[in-house]
Amino acid sequence: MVRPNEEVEALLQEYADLIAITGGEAFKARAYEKAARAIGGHPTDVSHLDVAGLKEIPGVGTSIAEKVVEYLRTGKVTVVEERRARIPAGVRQLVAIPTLGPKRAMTLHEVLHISSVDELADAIEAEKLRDLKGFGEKTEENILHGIALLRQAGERILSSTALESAESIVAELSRVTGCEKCAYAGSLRRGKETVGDLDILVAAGRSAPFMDALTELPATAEVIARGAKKTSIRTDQGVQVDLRVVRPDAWGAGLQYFTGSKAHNIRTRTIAVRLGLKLSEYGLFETESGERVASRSEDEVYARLGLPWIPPTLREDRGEIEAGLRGELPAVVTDQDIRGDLHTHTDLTDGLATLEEMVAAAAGRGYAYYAITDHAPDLSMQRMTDEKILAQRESVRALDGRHHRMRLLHGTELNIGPEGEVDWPDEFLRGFDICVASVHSHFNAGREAMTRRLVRACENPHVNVIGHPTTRLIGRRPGIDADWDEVFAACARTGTALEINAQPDRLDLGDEDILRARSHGARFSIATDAHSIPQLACLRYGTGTAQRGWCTPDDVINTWPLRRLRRFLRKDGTD
Ligand code: DGT
Ligand code: CA
Ligand code: CA
Ligand code: ZN
Repeated sequence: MVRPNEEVEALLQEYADLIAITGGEAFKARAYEKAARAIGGHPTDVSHLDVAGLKEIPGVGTSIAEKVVEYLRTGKVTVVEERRARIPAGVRQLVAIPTLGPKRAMTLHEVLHISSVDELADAIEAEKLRDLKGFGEKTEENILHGIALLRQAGERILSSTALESAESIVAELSRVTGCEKCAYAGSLRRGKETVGDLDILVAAGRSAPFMDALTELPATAEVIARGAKKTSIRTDQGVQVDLRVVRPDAWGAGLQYFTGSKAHNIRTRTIAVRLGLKLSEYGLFETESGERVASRSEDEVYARLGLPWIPPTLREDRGEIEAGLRGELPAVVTDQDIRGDLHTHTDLTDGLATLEEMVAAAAGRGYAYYAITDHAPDLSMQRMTDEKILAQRESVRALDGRHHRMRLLHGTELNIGPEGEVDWPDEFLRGFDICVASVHSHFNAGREAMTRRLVRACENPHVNVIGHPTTRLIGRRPGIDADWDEVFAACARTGTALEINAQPDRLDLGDEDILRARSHGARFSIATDAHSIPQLACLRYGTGTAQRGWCTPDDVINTWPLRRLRRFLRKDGTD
């Protein structure tokens, strides 16, 4: 993704929040929010644009464009600084609490003089919010839950954010003279959805030049510890980075050790001991003689332990050691196996790019097929109508096969209603090539009702994929409550796939649910839910998550040739 665009997006979003907190006009806050999203999703670097160029981005007018230019030139925007100065930092922190919102944050500050998350937690404890207008017991509960989520997420960052930092640090260190190899390890290499810190490994004869280089990076805000073997810094984004330098002949052992997980490493070390060996970050040694028997590559280390090379995404001690010893490791799905994206939007609803632009970008990714799945009418703010979706179908048919022979599927993202019903009658649904169906409302229906809803959606002969099944937003919103074993079984029985939504703040289903769903025999669709061209590239987070759920290409419907996929989509049991 384009870095300056994301910075501008964050700035405009902050300004929108500040306007809302200070009780500014709601339409103005919304305008900034909309522009923030548009710039975040703009496919090319906005830092090369002038006011006129910026104004061509939908939702960006003269005044917003001028602020963006001011930011790109000077690193700040006067009016944003002014608003920041008027609002205590603690109140801005309050806005970050899921479910609270700027209006209520300001009320809390004005009426109860609350200006930090801790003070808010204390006030709830003391039942001070009960009698406040617009608050109540239920609100208190929601806020407490939001605080818990925020605290949990506080120490960990999304892997997408971490990956950007890691890739740029790896690129910088690779340029230092004497660098033989450089890579990131730790939870990021294992593809976890959030990471605590970054672990970077370098193979080189001398370590000092790399330790220097890390502490001198422009993004380095603080040096936590500096040593010959390990240096730790914090970036200006608040991310801790641990750098270790190993000798080139110990690269494999170092990479294996620092990739972890701890639980996986305990297992590999135990196997080593049983073989009369000792495993450390320096290599695999014979205990008696101290002679080194393997260390150059991970392959070599695993082989000496009687194991095949194990993909990092599987290294969690969730059965990969046993499977490896038996020679039954799954051949997990990779980005290269994916033949098409099955959940994407255009500007007909809330996407940012036109149908033609999205299709051209998808073809550029080398897909064999591609589905357009704009929102259906029950999500009323999207204003979908029968006429609009049928007109889109015409355009889709006209574009079909025109870009590198890529085939197009015309679909929709339906809304699963309170009783499991969806937007259109059977007759109308029959006209779509693929239907994704998602929960977008009534998140607190209760376990039984929610289970019934999802199972009914699966039983609909036209629903092919359950979109972002749990609806969780990582660090912001918990997933819905349902008897997932029953839902997964229904998916398997009815030939309905479960989505692995690849948006980095969703990753929904997550790894553990995927493992459970797989045990029921359910299939999956790894899809980006892209609302813009850059988001098509989020696919990698979906495949990483699928790997962590032990998915092979056979489990994932969008790795299949179109003919097999179409059979699955017919839902008549002839798969
Ligand atoms: P994180 O940062 O919390 O997302 O998780 P990791 O897995 O990246 O953990 P981290 O950064 O503490 O350590 C990176 C890897 O280094 C870890 O996965 C395994 C290895 N490691 C670190 N400390 C130990 C240890 O005390 N024992 C063993 N066996 N391995 C360790
Ligand atoms: Ca780490
Ligand atoms: Ca670490
Ligand atoms: Zn969607």
